[in-house]
Amino acid sequence: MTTIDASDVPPATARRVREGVRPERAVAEAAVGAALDAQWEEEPGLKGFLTTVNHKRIGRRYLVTATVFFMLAGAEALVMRTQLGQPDNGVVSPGLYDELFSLHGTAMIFFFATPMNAGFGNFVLPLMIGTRDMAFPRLNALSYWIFLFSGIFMFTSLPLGMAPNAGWFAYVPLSNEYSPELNLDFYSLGLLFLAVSTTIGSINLIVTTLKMRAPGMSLNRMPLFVWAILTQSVMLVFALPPLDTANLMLFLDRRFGARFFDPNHGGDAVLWQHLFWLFGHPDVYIIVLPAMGIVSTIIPVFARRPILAYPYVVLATVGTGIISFGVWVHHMFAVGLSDVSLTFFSAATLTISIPAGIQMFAWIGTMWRGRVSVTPAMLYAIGFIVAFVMGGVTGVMFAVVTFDQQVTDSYFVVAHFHYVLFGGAVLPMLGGLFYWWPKMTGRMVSNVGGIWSFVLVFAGLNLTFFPMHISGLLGMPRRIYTYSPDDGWTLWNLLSTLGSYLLGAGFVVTLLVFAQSLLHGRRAPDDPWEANTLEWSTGSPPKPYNFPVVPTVHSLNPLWDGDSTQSIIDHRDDPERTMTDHHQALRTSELDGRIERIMAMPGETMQPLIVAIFLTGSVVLLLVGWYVAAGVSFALMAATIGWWMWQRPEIDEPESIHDLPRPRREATRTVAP
Ligand code: HEM
Ligand SMILES: [Cu+2]
Repeated sequence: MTTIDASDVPPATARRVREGVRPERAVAEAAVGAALDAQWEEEPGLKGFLTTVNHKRIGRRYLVTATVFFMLAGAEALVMRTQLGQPDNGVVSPGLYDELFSLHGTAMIFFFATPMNAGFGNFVLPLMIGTRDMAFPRLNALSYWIFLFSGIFMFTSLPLGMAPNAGWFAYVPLSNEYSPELNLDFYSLGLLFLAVSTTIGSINLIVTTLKMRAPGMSLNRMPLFVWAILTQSVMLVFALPPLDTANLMLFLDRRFGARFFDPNHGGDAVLWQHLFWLFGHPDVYIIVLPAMGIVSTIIPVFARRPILAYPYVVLATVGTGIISFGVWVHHMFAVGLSDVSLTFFSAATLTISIPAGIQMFAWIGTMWRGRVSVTPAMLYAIGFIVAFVMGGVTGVMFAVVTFDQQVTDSYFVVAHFHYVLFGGAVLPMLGGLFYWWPKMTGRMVSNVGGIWSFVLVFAGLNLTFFPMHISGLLGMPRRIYTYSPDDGWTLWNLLSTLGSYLLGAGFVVTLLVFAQSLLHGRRAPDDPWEANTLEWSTGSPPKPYNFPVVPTVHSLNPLWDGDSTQSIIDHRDDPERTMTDHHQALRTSELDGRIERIMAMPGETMQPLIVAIFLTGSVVLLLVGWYVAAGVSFALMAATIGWWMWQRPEIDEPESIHDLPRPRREATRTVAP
């Protein structure tokens, strides 16, 4: 083997060598990289900002935007907790309290938790599967802009005094006859608007996962995070139509007297609940599955062991996705449905705890047999396990219909779903941020700062939400804006409120830790954690084209098996691995990741932004009731889409690639001790 002396290579290459990259590989990558830099160079400044289709920039934007929405919804929560800290308090009016909890719930679910996952999906997934971009980069930009504009649309309702005020599940008739102002129009239109983004974003992630994986990455070598995002995206495609239908019907009822939900005219009020929860229950897993995927990524890395029982975790992930569509009625046990229905849904709800249990055992077993190092990411992953078990246990309790009927619509429910959603989504997401931060920004984060962040947030979480179980069992209903000192709930509410301030402090500390890293953080090497998946085999942050030489995958843990570096050196001259002629990416087969052809990828364009602006125009015009103008804006949007479809990426018809031999099927090797 020839050895290359680090002193006769350019400084950037020498730096990578000093950081532990094998010299032959650094030199190979630099040679290919020079040609690719010119091809993939990005427009600087504002124009580049508005026209980019790069999945990493879009992914980071998703994360930043979702974080801002989280802070807004969190501020609403703090106002609510301040109001409830003392009995007979007068910080907010009852009407404003209704708007606060409705917008808080709606925003947390739709504009924070789901898109935050899309952010990780966009940034991490293409890197993890070893491709150069998403399958549809322009669609990706479009889904981001629509997410941003629909979020702004939803949040402006609050300063206008017209925020949704019928709870996040907006039951009719409260959301219909009894709410004549624009509040619920913001809700129905805002969610329909956002659903456009979520739908195209999910389809993009599905196609990317199935068609863009690196050569050799057969389905059984696909990282668990990728499985989780794939499952989540498929679930969204099935779960959104009922929600969209419901919101469209609500809008038609409210504006045009359609009476879908009006029993006096042949409609059905319970229909809303069925449609809403047919979306709403799977949505819990739509949020939590990717979070579990993050945990399944973090735990093996910091326990220094491959995940235990990989095939079972995959089955549990996909199984959860399927079963979750069969349990929605447990949100409606108090509605008065038939006994058969109650029994069936009660049993189904008990069943869904099984796959979650399988994942738990896989994580605990992996840590048990590994050597655990204490990092912020790992602490957040473990914190998730604790909180999710708490939330899961109370969740299974609700599967018992008689218990459910006692505690339904009490604070016990509020406690339960915050353990699931806050514990189950916010903690792993913070873990994911600490884990992928060096890759996203090229800077390391302070370990001590991160540990402080965890301690404060975890303590705050428990102090805020644990007492709610007790106030709930003592009879405190949810969605009340105040209570009397005689009710006996004062102490528990005071504790919850103190906890929410502690949580707030935890988030401020977390922000400071990340800001400190951006300003003064140590430069991150390619692979600071000695991790197992492909995103760590390229620069931090990665170049616009992700991988100078598209990696080849031989196992589930390509970086631990050590041959990924050799494959880069071996393939440095293969055109289908380097693709230096243009913006190009590889298309591979769905099951076993064989190369099919080289695809032309589009470059920067303004079209997605223009489409999003016209769509925003029609939503706003529908809101104010200018239907003709809304139609015109919609037609302009359709015309822009036509222009977009008509333009093909300027490139010659891609040559098809001869079929490569099937990937080797040797067993996954474990890490060297
Ligand atoms: C940041 C810390 C948080 C605090 C202090 C907090 C606090 C609250 C409070 C006080 C309520 C009103 C309860 C009531 O009066 O019935 C509430 C409702 C709710 N929260 Fe949170 N929350 C937090 C985070 C989250 C997160 C991360 C999510 C979801 C991802 C979430 C989802 C919801 C939902 C869905 C509701 C129900 C709204 C409704 O009743 O329509 N919350 N929260
Ligand atoms: Cu449910």
